[in-house]
Parts: sequence; structure tokens; C-alpha cells
Amino acid sequence: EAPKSALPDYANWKDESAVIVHSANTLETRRGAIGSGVVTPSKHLYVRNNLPAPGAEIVADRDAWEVRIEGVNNPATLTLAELKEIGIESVTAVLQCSGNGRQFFTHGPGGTQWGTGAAGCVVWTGVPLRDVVAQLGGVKEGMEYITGTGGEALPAGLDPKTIMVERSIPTRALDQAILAWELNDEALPLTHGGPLRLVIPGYYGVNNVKYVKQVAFTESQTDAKIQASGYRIRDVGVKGAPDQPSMWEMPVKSWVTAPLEKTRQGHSRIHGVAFGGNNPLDKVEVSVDGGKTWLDAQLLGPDMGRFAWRPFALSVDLAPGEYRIVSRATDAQGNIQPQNRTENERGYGNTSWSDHGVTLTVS
Ligand code: MSS
Repeated sequence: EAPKSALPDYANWKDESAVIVHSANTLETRRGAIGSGVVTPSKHLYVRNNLPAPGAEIVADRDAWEVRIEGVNNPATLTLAELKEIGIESVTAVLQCSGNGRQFFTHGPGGTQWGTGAAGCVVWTGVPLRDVVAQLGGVKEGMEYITGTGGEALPAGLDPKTIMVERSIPTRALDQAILAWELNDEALPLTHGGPLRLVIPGYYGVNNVKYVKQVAFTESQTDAKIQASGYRIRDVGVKGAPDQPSMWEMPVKSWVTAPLEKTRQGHSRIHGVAFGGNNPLDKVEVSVDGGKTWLDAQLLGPDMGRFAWRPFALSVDLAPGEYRIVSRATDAQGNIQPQNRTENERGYGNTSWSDHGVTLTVS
């Protein structure tokens, strides 16, 4: 267990016993605090801010928040109140930071040393972006990306491109994109991007732009640093560049959440979570011998759809001893969680089942 430190003001409503405070901008959900239900309580959900969060004044009059929509045939500035008139949909989706699992890399990538808890499964409610676009005459021809801009006020004296949170994702994600104003059936907290957030279910956390002030359909990707060289998969020692894979769609992943250290001999139930990322989940297997033999785990309900995770459980009988418990998920396209992580400079995208195992002492 990491030592406790105080919750930052903008997140002081979090459950202190459920999170590890890495820094004022990074809170991680404890591995054992995920629970066995589908939805991660907002109070347990991790936080990752690349810039300090804006002040609470931006949620004082939520309906007055404005978002600029560009790259459509009839560009417009819409208030949150106007968006609410256009349409509404709820989606349950895994929100996961690109760097989740960074702690298991051995080359020592800098950045927050996330274990398993820079992830949660939450319910977003808002208007489908495709409905907004339809209302504004459709996407302009030749636009290949959806570029969302965060609403943080940028510190003066620095080149805005080097610090702003502006992300481009391929327009193939338009069907699943939502402009969300609710998280888990409550007004979207400032901590998680209120009053309005661009949510791209199935995509890594960084693409889910908080306090979104502009959504632009663009011909090319933004040249903001967070897109051009940040959040790119490259070999250890190599600098980030626009031709490297960007952290967009999430692949299949799972991990064990209980028991984590020890348990009594005899009957025991192993718990965890599994998700297909941008694909539906097919199944999850558990091994109590470090991956030599596998058993199908039971997927717990309800099934909240393609982008949600499924808690899973497996009943086992264990004699006293040491066990390496691992889980391995498969998505509906047959992609299987790999044994080993892909080494990369920044420690992104770790889905290794071996890294995510737990060593259990049974007595
Ligand atoms: N947005 C904005 N505006 N800002 C910032 O900073 N960050 C990112 C996203 N978005 C940001 C944004 C990240 S990076 C992440 S993960 C996410 O978000 C988180 O979320 P929450 O709610 O949890 O805090 Mo990594 O891939």
C-alpha cells in the first residue's frame, strides 16, 4: 500500500480509502477498491490531469457552457442547454489512461507509476456527436479527424501548443462519440471534465477531452504536442513523432482484483474485471499456476454492452502454498491478451497478463 496523502481540493469528494494519491493531478483507484459490480462509483474513479483543473466557476452555470463545432457544413457555437435539445443517449464504457500498468515496465519510464487503477467503468450520458453533426449539415468533405480541445486556461508566457490538451482521433469513431454532461447519473463533476466532455468509448483516456470547448472535424491531426509527439508508441530511447502509432483504440485486457495477497485454504473465489476495449469481450480465463493451465471464469452481469467491462469470478479450491494467479481475456474478434507487454519508451498500453498477475499465499 502506498502511503496516504491528502486529496487535492478539486477532488476532495473522492473516497480517500479507495484511492492512492500520486500527485495533485493523479489519483489511482486501489486494486481492491474496484469491487464486483459493473459500475465504478465516481468516488472511486481515478483522476488524471495533464494541466491543473480549471476553477469551480466553470460549473456554476452548466447550461451556459459553450462548445464550438467546426468542420461541419454549418459551423456553430452551441450551449449545453441547446445540446440537450438535440438528443440523448447513455453508454457504459471503460475509461483507462494510456499509462495504466506503467509500473510493471522495467526500463523505468517516467510519468505516473500506475498499477492497475488508472481505469474504471462508468456510465456517460449526453448527446451523440453524430446527432449534433447531422443538425449542422453533416461533416465537411475531406475531414479525417475529430479534434477536441480542452477548456483549461493556459498559463501565459508558454507556447500554447506545447501544453494544451487537444487530441485528434479518426472520424471512424464518430458513431460512438458522445458529448457527455452526466457521469454515473449525476451532473458531470468538474474533476472528470464537467460541464461537458467529449467521450470516445473504446478509446484510451487521453482522447476523452474534459471541459471541451471545441470539437472540430479536421483534415489532419492537431500539431499540439500532446498529439504530435505525446501518447505515441515507440521503442525505448526513441523520441515521439507523428508517424508512430497514437494511443487511440484500446485492446482487450483483464486483471484480478481479489484476493490480492493471502487467503485461507479451501474454497476461495477469484475476482477480476475484463473488457474488449473497442471490441466486445468474448471470454476470460483464469490460471492459478502462473499460466500453465487455464479455466473459463464466469462473467458476472449485467452485460452493459460493447464498451463496458465485465466483472468475472472463478471458484477454486486451494491447498496451502504460494500461487501465481493470472487472468487472460479474449475479445469477439479472437484477439487474446498477450503474455508479455510491448516494451515502449513511455510505458503505454500494458496489457500483459503476466505483469498483471498476483502472488497469493494460501494458509
Ligand atoms: N482533458 C483535459 N481537458 N485535460 C486533461 O488533462 N487528461 C486526459 C483525459 N482528458 C486531460 C483530459 C487523460 S491523459 C486521461 S487518462 C483522462 O482525461 C483521465 O480522465 P479522468 O476523468 O479519470 O481524470 Mo491518460 O491516457
